[in-house]
Amino acid sequence: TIGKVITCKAAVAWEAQKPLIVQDVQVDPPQAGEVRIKITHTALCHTDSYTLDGKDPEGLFPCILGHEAAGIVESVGEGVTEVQAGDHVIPCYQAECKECKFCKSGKTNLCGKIRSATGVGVMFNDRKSRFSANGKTIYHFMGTSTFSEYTVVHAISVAKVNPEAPLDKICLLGCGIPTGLGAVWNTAKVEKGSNVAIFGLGTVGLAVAEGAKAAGASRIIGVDIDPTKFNQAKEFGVTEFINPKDHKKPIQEVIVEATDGGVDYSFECIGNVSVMRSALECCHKGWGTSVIIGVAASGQEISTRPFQLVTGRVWKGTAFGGFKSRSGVPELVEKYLKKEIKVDEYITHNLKLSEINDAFDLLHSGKCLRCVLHV
Ligand code: NAD
Ligand code: AHE
Ligand code: ZN
Repeated sequence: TIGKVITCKAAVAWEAQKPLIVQDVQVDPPQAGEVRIKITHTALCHTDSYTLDGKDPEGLFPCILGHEAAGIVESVGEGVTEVQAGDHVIPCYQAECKECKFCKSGKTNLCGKIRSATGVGVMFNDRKSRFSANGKTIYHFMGTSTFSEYTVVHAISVAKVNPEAPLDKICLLGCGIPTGLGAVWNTAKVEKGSNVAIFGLGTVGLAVAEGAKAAGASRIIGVDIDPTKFNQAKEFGVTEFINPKDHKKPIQEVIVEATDGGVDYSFECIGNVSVMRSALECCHKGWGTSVIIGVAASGQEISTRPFQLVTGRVWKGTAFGGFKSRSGVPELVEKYLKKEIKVDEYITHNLKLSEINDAFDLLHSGKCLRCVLHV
């Protein structure tokens, strides 16, 4: 198949708020600097459902969604030396070119090289898509488009990983788990003995708990409106649970009172701008830091009294937990193989690509952390 168009199955999002259609698509060969990957497993992240719902200003239709996956390189385009056919890889929505001013800054994991293309659903080389169905162009998504048997990505967006690691598990290291762990370790840099509050106990929030426990946090307060989340959350390190529905006062006041003035660190893992305000305002005066992880819908804005910041609270955000993708993801795979981080524990369901719409329903039901699709 090298150099040829591949016809394979993919789940196409033809329109916002409509079920995906699993159908044949044509996948063009990789051009210079590109890699074609056979996706073996992909999970669903809340961000896929957010874009399918039409809330993402960068969401273009028709497109192939999906960004938390693993697979095997099928072929590479001209000039690609980083990976070769047969390598086990995790596609990364955050590239790492190692040459742009972002990559060289030492201050961020964001890469500027191809971002202008991935934000509009095309490849950097010719600003065109490699996907089509009966001649109709289908856009890429986040530079990954993993809801497909084959996808084409930029070589600077491919993390080569240890082939001994099970692809049906490590696909999760493409988004949610690194995001939560990294928000604690890289963005907030939580110290031993800190008090932490986590808003939203889905996969991202539980990975924050796992990271906070590993960092030696004392109190890890989980906040969720779904009371069934607490038992599960305990296993990931949450030490106490607060349900905002059980309180008449704003939740930030409840937390400030329970923690002698507020927490040292808080994390918003929902994408709700009013919860983002609570997360900032439950932080301790003088030093408390709040990290925004959740992705809020187009048009939403955050607000607080500037006095909150004047008096020492810090508002931050993080993408992919601040991990540099190509260098950080293989290290996380090694940590998983050494049993230093959990992965299997976040997988609550396994389905086939053909059952993807059921997987979206599960995600919305609140009963599912991650559903892995066997592609
Ligand atoms: P999820 O849907 O599995 O979890 C969200 C949790 O929040 C659920 O347990 C839900 O019950 C809870 N919740 C909803 N409304 C609430 C409220 N008002 N108060 C308290 N709890 C509430 O989602 P996920 O996959 O864990 O993703 C979480 C968020 O992080 C999403 O917005 C996603 O888009 C975003 N995300 C961001 C990055 C990044 O790099 N910044 C990476 C991955 C995911
Ligand atoms: N496209 C949206 C923003 C989406 C967003 O913030 N994405 C996160 C990753 S979410 C993964 O589940 C991210 O990495 N952002 C940094 C980047 O470069 O996209 C919008 O609002 O336009
Ligand atoms: Zn994600």
